[in-house]
Amino acid sequence: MQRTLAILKPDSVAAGDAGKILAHLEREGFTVVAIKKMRLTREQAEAFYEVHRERPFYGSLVDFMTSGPIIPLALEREDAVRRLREVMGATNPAEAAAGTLRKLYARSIEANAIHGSDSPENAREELRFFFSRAELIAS
Ligand code: 3AN
Repeated sequence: MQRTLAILKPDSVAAGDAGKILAHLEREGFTVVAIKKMRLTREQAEAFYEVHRERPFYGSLVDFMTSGPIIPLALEREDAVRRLREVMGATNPAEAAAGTLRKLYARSIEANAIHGSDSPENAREELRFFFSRAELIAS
């Protein structure tokens, strides 16, 4: 079993797609270990996306991620990191495969519905960013 972090982004939460995305993830075999709804401060969003600081879209991405509430999820299943990335689809919804979450729910390359950790190492770090040790104990 492996854990990964997903974030339902402000666009999908505002559109009322959170329940449908959660049901889709459960159908794909993911178990919800922890879940919360929150709004990121600018400082938190800047810290979370620190690796993208030099990219041209960084400021806009931070604006977007602080524009409304998000729903971080700690998800568990076999091969969770890789499988979540498959279920999400490509960053740009125009390039995402049919049936993927971004094809179904994303609005643009920036407002792309859902985040998923891109490696097991980043998953561990990102899970700790959003959830306390106690919150991650749930079976
Ligand atoms: P992914 O989320 O598929 O791992 P990353 O890590 O390259 O993609 O990008 C992180 C986030 O930055 C994306 N989820 C998206 O919201 C935003 N983003 C990526 N590329 C662009 C771009 N060219 N223009 C605007 N926003 C972008």
